[in-house]
Amino acid sequence: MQTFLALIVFCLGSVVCINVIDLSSSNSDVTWTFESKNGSITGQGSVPGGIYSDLQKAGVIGNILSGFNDVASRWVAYDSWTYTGRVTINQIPDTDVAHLVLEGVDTVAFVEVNGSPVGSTNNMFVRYVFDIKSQLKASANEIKITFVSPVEAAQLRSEKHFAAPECLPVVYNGECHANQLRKMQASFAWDWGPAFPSVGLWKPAYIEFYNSAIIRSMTSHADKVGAHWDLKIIAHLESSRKRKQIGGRIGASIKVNGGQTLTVDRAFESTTRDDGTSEAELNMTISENVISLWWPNGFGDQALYDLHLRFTSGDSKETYAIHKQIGFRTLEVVEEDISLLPCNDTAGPGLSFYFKVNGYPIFMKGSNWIPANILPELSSDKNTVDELLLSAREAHMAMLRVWGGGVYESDYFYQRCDQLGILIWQDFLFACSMYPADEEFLETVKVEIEQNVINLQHHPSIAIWAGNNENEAALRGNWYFTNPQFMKYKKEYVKLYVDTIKPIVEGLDPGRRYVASSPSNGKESEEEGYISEHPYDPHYGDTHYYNYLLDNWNQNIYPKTRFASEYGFQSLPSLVTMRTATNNESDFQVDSPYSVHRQHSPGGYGFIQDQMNRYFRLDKSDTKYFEKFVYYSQISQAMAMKAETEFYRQSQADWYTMGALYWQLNDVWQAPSWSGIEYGGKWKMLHYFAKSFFAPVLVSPRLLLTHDVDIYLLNDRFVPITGGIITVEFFNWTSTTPMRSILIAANADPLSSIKVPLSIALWKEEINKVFLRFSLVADGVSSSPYNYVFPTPFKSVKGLRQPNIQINVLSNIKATTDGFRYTVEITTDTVVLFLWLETQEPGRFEDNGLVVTDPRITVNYVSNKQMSPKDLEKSIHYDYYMQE
Ligand code: BMA
Repeated sequence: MQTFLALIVFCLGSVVCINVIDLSSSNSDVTWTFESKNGSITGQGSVPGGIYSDLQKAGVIGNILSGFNDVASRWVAYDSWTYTGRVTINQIPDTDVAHLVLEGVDTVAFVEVNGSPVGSTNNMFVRYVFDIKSQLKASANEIKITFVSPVEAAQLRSEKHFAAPECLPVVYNGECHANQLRKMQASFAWDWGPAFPSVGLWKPAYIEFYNSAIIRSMTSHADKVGAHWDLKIIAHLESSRKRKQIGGRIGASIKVNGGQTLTVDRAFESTTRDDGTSEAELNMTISENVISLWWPNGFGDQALYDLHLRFTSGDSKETYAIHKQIGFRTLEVVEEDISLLPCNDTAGPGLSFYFKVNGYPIFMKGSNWIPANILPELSSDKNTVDELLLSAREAHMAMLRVWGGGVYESDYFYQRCDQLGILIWQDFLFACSMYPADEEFLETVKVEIEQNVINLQHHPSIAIWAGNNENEAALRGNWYFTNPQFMKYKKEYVKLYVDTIKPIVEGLDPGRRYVASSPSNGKESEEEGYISEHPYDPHYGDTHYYNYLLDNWNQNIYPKTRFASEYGFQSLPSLVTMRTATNNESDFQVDSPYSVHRQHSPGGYGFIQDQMNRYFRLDKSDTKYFEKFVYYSQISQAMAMKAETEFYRQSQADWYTMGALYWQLNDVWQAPSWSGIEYGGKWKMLHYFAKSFFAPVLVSPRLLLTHDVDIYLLNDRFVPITGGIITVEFFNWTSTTPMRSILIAANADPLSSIKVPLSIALWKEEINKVFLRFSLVADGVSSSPYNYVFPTPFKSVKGLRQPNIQINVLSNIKATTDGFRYTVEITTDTVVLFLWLETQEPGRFEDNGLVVTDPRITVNYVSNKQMSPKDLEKSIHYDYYMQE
């Protein structure tokens, strides 16, 4: 009876379906085992899965993110591993095609079915389809995948096709030559992550049986023409390699507003390519009246429409159907002569670089996304993805950059981005390296780009494609000592990103901008032959900016840019998160072997320390030195990112800066990094700050070196700010009652940043005695966070005193969709700096790291646990900044 259990009939809608045998380990009819090369280690394998997670489950290695386990378990990556799947099929379906489909093979592997080789793999981003018709038996079947050690495979390839760098910096504790493999580049270590050179089937695997052809995927192109949308749908069909012709009927239906379903259906016939693929196109004209636009987060709703696509084969009469959700929006990357922009006399020469969505220029606020887990098989975990994307949305982010050292994220990830209005800047997966351009490499890259563009293209969230992370800048800047061979590397660069990748992307997705690198000068880089003289030229394209030598809280250090796609500063994760990696008390020191081991950024703790020393005094003999170091590092980072982000938002006014994506949203382990969210999901102070510095309406001051304060009004809405009054209040450090205030009338156009034509002058004598608070009242502006200028470092302010803080949890608990919302009331008799609330109860404070300048404030706490207000109150403890 195994047959019926193992065979799943894969159905979509009420149509005839194809037969599929799911090979995942959750299917009780399939068993997977793994084995080391010499057979000494065996265990139960997982599909989707990977060797590190399987060895953990088998108890062979400990928690990989604990202590020094990254290096302690490195032997795993030096071995070769075989995964064997066993499945009994009593009766093989009588179809022309029997394909073994491996959605993700990590990475270099040989595939055998019942002892016969059926193929090999070398790219974890490619879906492999093997014809196994002649190997399958109507009885027990064995699928064997032998993975070569990725470290060895990379080394071997590099001996033939070396591409710089020689290796990663030693402090990464990593492995060399990741650039030789089409594998997640960060799995050989990064400056924020450990090396886990994984192997395994990290995505689903199955066998499919059919006679004619299936729709493997679809692309869709919605163009706005007058008062309607031209929707072009392309079905990407796949059949056996033997089939020369595919024919039948192809049809699509889409449900639009008002419950109406629009359909199109036609006969078609086409010749296949050598690999058995072909396309069928359908066109629909849809009135704009039945469509709502898709908008990025903060600018409108995210209307999505169900699109069903169906193919019925002319000969076998089999029907295959797929379903996707699409959105209707226009999006262009505008790179035009900046001098042509109205009223512009401050933005210098050059080109703009901004995203115009549905006809509106939108300043992109957001961050950079790294994989949600260092093990690729776990990176698509829905809860983790949800938590991170919802956090991004809550902080008013409208764009995330899926960075080139990670993976093409899961379908779920992009679906959620569509639903949440998070636009995606999608890098192709090449980062911080030169890359080989030999034939084998380019051939597999072609397949990878084609498959992934086809897979992702229909998502309204995808905004732009970028060929790589920082490789243009690296070559021009001689980061990897490539100057002696500059021309060779340039030729290979152009071969890969321009001659190979660009035409595939533009052919499949003509509507979207492809830039060869991030950062780049966009069109200007193209004119300069793709390796421009100054890839960081502020007059063009996007820039990445890091400078750990200067004071990162000082807005005057930051260079103008058209679009800041990366900038960041490190901090340490909280002790709560660190304790999930070690319980050894002696590890909790900045210079402990453990802390040194986890800091991969050369110069890392030194830079953190330098920045905190500029503002705080922290004595090494302090009994709470480490705890304070962690807390101050988070303040330092949050304040640095606030300063830099607001600088970019302000610069919309004079430089046409149109984006601020800080580095980095999330983390893969409990270690110092640039992230705003710790591994495990806990928000650092930075993420709380992002909620304010990305607020749609914000009064944003800039303290100049002269001690004058310029004031900007930021308005990320489609309506102007009218009747606006900015209040500037002067506080001394001893009281929550302002000493005096100034009222300034200020209005702002929609989607703008304006500089208020009045600066505040601070006297030299008062700068250590006062600070300024900014707020806004304007017609129709329901909320705008307070903002502050602290004119002198906290260590030297005069009058800051110990506050009397009372915490009360009020009795008005509200049940919400995400659990229970508690109101935490905080009262104080004086100014409190960076009040950090903690509780061991599950949940999250909606605000934290608070600068308290009112005698009473309230903060919500959201938890899925119902508890008495008193219990929550008792569990809350806090920290704040006090001078030593
Ligand atoms: C940028 C990124 C990453 C890196 C980060 C912090 O260069 O592209 O490669 O992790 O800086 O150093």
